[in-house]
Amino acid sequence: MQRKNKTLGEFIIENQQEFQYSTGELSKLINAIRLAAKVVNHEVNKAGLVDILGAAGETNIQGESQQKLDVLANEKFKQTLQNREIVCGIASEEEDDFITINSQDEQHQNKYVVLIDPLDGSSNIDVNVSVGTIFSIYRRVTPIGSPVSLEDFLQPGVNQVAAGYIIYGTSTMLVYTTGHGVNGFTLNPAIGTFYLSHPNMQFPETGRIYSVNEGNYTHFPQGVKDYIKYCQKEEDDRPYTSRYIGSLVSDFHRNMIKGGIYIYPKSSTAFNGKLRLLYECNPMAYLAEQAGGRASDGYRRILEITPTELHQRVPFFCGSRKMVEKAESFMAQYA
Ligand code: AHM
Ligand code: MG
Repeated sequence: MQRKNKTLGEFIIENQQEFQYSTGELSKLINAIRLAAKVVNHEVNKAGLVDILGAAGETNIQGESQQKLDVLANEKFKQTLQNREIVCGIASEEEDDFITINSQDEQHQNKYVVLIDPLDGSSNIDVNVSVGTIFSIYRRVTPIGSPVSLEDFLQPGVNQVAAGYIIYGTSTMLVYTTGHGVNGFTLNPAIGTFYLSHPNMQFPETGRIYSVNEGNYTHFPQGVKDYIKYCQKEEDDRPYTSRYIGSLVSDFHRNMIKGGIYIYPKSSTAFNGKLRLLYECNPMAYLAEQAGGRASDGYRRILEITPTELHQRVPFFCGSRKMVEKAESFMAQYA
């Protein structure tokens, strides 16, 4: 069991040998994300001051032009990741195409690609509700020495070497996995240090919370409608509690701690749902499985889906193992 009060920096050094390639590069990469997280956290915390400091598109009193926070978060993460000799390419929910990063000697020696949703749930910012950053890391599949290519990004989620999120909530937390369980670190904003606060996070096997945008109920597939009715039925430990923040990171984080299921299904208006396989579902699915939970599209394991495009969407069922299995059993009746 990990000692609770160690810093993220200490934790990264101590656990470096757990990583199969163990060259220290992945540790440097997590360190870069840690740094960008602090910068973005600082910006997110100032969001309520927008009327004083200037709104997006305006120039503030210091003469700096203001950016929308999701654009700014994208820039901060890109800058931080580019400045290391580790990442050969970045794909972001904010960008149409992937970005190639050349190593200083232009020899394409960098081994990792990072996929990122820099500020997920950003529609919540104006109303002071939690948002998050989601990241996913793979080793490139094309040979070192050649430029990064699309196939380096279109890998199934099982190939991830690390994934995580930052939640800008009542506290700011960084939660991540390198395939050896899930650990959560809370930022002490006074000194800018993340401390291990949630070692070895685990989804309860089952729970009593379901998180789905029920406003879309009429457009949902029959299997999802039936599962929602099951959640609401007075029987055994039901009805369950409905909790939906509309911010994937926050809904996931709560469900991992308390036990629950998150569903963003396909619907008659959004045929593949809304969430992106590469930037949202794969990293969350990897975290869920590492924490003893489960993630599927209602039928298939998310991590085994071979992506065909960068911004591919996929239905998402994720959370406590038994709850996801139950939802899948309802889906199977109409397969
Ligand atoms: P975004 O990437 O545009 O922020 O959208 C993703 C967000 C998730 O965080 C959240 O779970 C979902 O969209 C909410 O969507 P909806 O408002 O349709 O329920
Ligand atoms: Mg998003």
